[in-house]
Amino acid sequence: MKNEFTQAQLLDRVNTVRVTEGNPRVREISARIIGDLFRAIDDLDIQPDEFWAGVDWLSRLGAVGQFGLITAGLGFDRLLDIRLDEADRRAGRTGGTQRAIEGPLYIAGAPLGKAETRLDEGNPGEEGEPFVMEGRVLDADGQPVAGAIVDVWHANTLGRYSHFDPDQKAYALRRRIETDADGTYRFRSFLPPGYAIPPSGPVAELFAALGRHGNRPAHVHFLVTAPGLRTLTTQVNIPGDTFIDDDFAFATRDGLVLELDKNVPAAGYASLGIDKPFVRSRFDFVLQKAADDSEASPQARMARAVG
Ligand code: MBD
Ligand code: FE
Repeated sequence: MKNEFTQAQLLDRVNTVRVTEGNPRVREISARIIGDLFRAIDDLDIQPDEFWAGVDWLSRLGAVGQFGLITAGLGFDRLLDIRLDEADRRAGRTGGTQRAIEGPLYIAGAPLGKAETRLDEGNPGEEGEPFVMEGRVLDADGQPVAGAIVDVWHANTLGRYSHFDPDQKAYALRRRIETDADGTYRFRSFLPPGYAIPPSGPVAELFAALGRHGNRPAHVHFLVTAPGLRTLTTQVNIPGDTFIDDDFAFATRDGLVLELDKNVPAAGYASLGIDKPFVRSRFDFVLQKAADDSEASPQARMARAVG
């Protein structure tokens, strides 16, 4: 009877069998997740057809590159931020601009401008409302940070992101801005609309089955980095969006909703091609001091995690 197992015996075998040490942390995490899934199958009496339909769904999710979408939609991205916020609070690390999720649509290597740039350059046909965002990068003492890099990206007027959308040019609506000696940055773009998940595909299927919508309110993403300072991944929301408190990715932060100045006179903004009253928002990014080199890493989430 040595190869006849109960469920519990099988789980124990799966989680303990090995011919080398392997990686203890991977073994620990794997054992926990496999155990939780074995229990879910038993508790919920998950049938073979249900299990294999789930495997097919996961295969298709990976094949169409939607894993990053589902982690956001099921709350994991926000969960990791909540946990970092809690750890900071426990460590007494308060202050600085709130973090927000990176999302799955960042691309490294956007064109770099000094002090100011246009995100919308080379995007003919873009007819959104002209918008300038400007401010400074500051350290925790309120001192301006020269040479910080403000990496910014947002969706086009159809709610799509370049690189993932074959109809846009490389790095459309993606730019990096190096702050001036006084820590300032500014950029011109247009007010982006919200985002909606692709209407067909595994994420849309699951959301339909869950009775959920897949909309994000209008937002702009940032990755702000400077030597010695803690890398800030954040996002700001455009006020007034229907979904601002109902983001499918649960990522709105109350402290990160922009205030918009409407009908700002064009004077002083000619270098950004502004010649009539426009919408402006002032926003400073405040970065904490990095506790170690890892916290000051300029890399985005995946590059950091897997090199
Ligand atoms: C987005 O634009 C986004 O920011 C996230 C988190 C998920 C899907 C699309
Ligand atoms: Fe986004």
